[in-house]
Amino acid sequence: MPAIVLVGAQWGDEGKGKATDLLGSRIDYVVKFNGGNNAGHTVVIEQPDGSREKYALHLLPSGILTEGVVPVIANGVVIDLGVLFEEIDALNARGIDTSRLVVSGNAHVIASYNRTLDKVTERFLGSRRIGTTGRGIGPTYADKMSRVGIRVQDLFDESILRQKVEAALEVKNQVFVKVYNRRASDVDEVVEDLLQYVERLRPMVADTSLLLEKALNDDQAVLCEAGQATLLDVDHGTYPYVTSSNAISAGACTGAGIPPTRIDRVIAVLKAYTTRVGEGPFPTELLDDKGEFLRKQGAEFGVTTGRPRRCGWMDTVIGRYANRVNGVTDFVLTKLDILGGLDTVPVCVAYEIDGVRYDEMPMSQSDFHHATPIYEELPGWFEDIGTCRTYGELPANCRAYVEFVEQRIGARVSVIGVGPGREEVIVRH
Ligand code: 2SA
Ligand code: GDP
Ligand code: MG
Repeated sequence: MPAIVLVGAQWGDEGKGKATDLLGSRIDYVVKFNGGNNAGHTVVIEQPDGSREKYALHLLPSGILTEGVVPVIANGVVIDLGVLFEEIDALNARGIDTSRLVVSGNAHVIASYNRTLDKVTERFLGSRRIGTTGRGIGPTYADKMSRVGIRVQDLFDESILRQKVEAALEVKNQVFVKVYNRRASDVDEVVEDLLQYVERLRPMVADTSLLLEKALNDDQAVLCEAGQATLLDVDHGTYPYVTSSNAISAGACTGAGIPPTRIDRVIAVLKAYTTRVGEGPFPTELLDDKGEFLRKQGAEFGVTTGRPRRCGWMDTVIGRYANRVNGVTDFVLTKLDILGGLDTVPVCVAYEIDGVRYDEMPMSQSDFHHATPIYEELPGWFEDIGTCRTYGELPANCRAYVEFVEQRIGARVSVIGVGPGREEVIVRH
């Protein structure tokens, strides 16, 4: 049975949560393999009485909403334990069973000093800030790479935990006091803060790489769901304006301990236009009323921080890049409904940089910063496509848009989103 990886093709918020949820009934395990509670995934589920329930997930994999699915937080994730249990309690209060959740003993935990460091560093950087979510993600991954991180398994031995917190704070406290003019973090306070969760955490912890290997050997379907997206990947994104983990498909191998040879499918979620939160280059960004139109129609506000998302047209150079670095087998094109009502819909097909045409992402970050999009204008459509359930029902101009995007990104669009609800999709055969 397959191991599937699902990734974001742009700068995040493409609708990965909904796409994961859609696959839910055919999946046995849903694995979060990177990032932490910087992520915000929205799933909208229709109830038998016709009302809609909206869920915003941060640390828990979107598969938690499907009965029978085993949600897994794998080794590549950074966990804020307070947020984890808040999220579990909130779902339980709404009648969602979270008892199947499994957490890797090798995942790192976000300590209070990492959250502080994230916020003060951003403030200190001023105009050079990254625009992080302030959740302590970057500093926790930095600790992991510097080998002073705290892992879930460390929580089960208080003396080891204390030693590790002491080591982590040795340099940081100097920075807090001497650079940021703040008080030093207290080892006892940090240890106590982390230990309060230990008994609730204990029964959830397992060797998740082994668990997933057994699942695959038993013909179970495993879906690895990426947080953030291709252009926020620390290696392949718009560095330094990226998150601190590997959000591309390969991240599932290191972040979940699944070998590359076992990955069968890679699904990329591509929004019919582009959004970005935080700082960094964004060639097709619209700073005019068209951008406002997309933000308003698409309700483009951060699920975690509430920040307004920057909006712009579809960029097929990025789509093609995402296809290449992720090895995409299927694209899901979301939010096509949002583009209705425009006379023409521009699509970026290449960039102009210092008088030179670029059909691929430029290698140099400085070049990308002043790339001007070259657009092709496609005719728009005015029909409401929210009720379409087959490809043939879409207006001809809408289908022409999909086929133009397919041709430019070099891959087939298998699923089209025409609304936020679970059933508001067109599956192409
Ligand atoms: P961080 O906090 O260190 O990961 O921030 C680094 C960059 O990564 C971006 N980032 C995101 N971009 C889009 N969506 C994200 N999740 C939330 C959502 C965002 C929110 O679903 O709406 O609520 O603001 C997400 N998480 C991280 C971030 O903006 C920085 O550019
Ligand atoms: P994620 O981080 O990739 O999971 O995406 P987010 O949940 O942050 O943002 C995507 C938003 O678009 C959510 O509010 C979804 O409910 C919504 N959404 C997903 N697919 C569609 C679609 O096809 N049409 C519309 N109108 N909304 C969608
Ligand atoms: Mg999101």
